[in-house]
Amino acid sequence: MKRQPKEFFAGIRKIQYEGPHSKNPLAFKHYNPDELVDGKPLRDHLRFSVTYWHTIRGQLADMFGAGTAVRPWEDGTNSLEMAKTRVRVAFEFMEKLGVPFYAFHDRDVAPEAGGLRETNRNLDAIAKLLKEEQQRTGVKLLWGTACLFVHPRFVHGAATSCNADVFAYAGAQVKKAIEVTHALNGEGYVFWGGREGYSTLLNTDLKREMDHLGAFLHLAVDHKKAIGFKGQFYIEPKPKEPTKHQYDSDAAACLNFLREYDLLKDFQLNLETNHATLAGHTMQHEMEVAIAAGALGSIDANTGDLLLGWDTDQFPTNVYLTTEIMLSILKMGGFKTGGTNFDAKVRRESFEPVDLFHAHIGGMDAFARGLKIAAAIRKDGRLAEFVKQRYSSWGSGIGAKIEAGKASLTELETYMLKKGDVAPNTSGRQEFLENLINEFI
Ligand code: XLS
Ligand code: NI
Ligand code: NI
Repeated sequence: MKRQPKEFFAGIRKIQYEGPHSKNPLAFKHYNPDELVDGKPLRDHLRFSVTYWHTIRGQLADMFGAGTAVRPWEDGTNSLEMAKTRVRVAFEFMEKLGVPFYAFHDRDVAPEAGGLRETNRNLDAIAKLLKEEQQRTGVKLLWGTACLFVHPRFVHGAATSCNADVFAYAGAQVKKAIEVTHALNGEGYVFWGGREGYSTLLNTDLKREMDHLGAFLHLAVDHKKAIGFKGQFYIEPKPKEPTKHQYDSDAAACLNFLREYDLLKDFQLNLETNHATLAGHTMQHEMEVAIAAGALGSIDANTGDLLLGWDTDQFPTNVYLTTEIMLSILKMGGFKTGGTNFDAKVRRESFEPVDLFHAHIGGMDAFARGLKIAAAIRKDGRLAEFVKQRYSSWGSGIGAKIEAGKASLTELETYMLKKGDVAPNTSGRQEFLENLINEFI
């Protein structure tokens, strides 16, 4: 067996906070984990998480070209030995970066082998190592999930496949993935639709597929209860890619689906910026929709490229974006089981190991700034006061009566006949408010 080096990111020390004037690319300028905002350390506000699939497994291929990633520890195989080495790589990376959490798909961490029994055995072997490394470093599992989209058996979907055996396989796989997540004290478990959608309606019984997806999630909830897993279940909306249409297309569609199948009490949403924009929404829109339903759980932090129409999963560096996100997070009272999971990958052109550090440091600094700016905007109070004033007509009189559900159309008619017409409206002051936000950025 090849002798493994003790250190995989040699020459890179633990990333330190050096403050906004530092010129060191391998230091935080804004993310000081111990700094308090509203009495709570940044570490606990932001709950950063590294994704195993991009950061440890991403080969930086695209649809036109092979992977470019230079990862000196890789031996070119997908063996169990290689998977064990990657666990050490992952935890060295996370320790040096100083993140409290990570997230993985079952097949990111352990290779598929032969039948389900052998594959499960591989997963158990790796889970044992993950547990040891979690204990050694204190890094925790934000959420686990099952990869139900890479293998050709899932070509027509998993829970929504036309083939009942595929549904059965997916159920068995999810059972195991939930158990492993439970064993690793995961704080949550994510269901992302993967291939749960269609490419053409000509061959698709949409109603039947949705019913199957509802049934599948109920089975997962039942199993969760049976084994006593207390972590939070999340659905991650995404409108398309790889399929033309995915059943979990956006926050509103997911909420409707959960309500229709009586699952709303068992799920929250894990929202991803690039998925929001693919759905034709902003991340802020998706977050507000979820918050309104009391169902915002966690976020996949990344960003798209507005000139490219796919899920580019870039690291978030735009402070306007992170400010908007953190305004919503603070408004809902902060994360509980969720966190800021970097479902993001370095560009194909950024192929050296050190680029992984630059990317995460940039994302963490951008979110730290967004948090501090959002907290300052809230403390200032003018924005909230403006919104409050804008709706002041609902606080008394006819407005209060309507909100209390105590008005009839006849009453509204009597009221308006007496008044004659509506008093002139006030300005929405969008530009004024945009300038106000800029005061803080
Ligand atoms: C893909 C999704 C995926 C989920 C986990 O676009 O973002 O990575 O986060 O399955
Ligand atoms: Ni994601
Ligand atoms: Ni994505």
